[in-house]
Amino acid sequence: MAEHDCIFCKIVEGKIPSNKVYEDEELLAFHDIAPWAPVHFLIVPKRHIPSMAQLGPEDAGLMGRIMTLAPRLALAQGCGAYPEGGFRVVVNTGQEGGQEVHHLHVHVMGGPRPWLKG
Ligand code: DGP
Repeated sequence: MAEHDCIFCKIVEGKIPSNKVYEDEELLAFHDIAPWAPVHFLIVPKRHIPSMAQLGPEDAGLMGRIMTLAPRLALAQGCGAYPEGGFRVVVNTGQEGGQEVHHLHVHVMGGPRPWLKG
């Protein structure tokens, strides 16, 4: 169910345009509007889940699909191959975790340094 006023639900529904990387029946991946890295896209479940904090054991398959999709999409988007290349996966969760959009999303970031800090 789409959540009223959720920007990522609107992207999933096509009401806000996005630069899509991947789509299937339960997931959507699209480029981040404010990239922190040469390659920066987000993978989101189409179903509105506010954050990782709301995940339950029934979501293990969904999260497994996201995590196994990430390396395939990262390579396709131009991240280098492991081990010299690679990418970073970040899931900001809650206010103290730096989450700004409250629809679960997995950041996938990569490309040549020096973007990588910390
Ligand atoms: P976070 O801090 O983890 O909640 O990051 C939210 C990310 O979402 C941030 O990197 C910018 C991105 N973002 C916000 N609004 C939009 C949008 O309308 N379109 C796209 N493509 N990305 C967005």
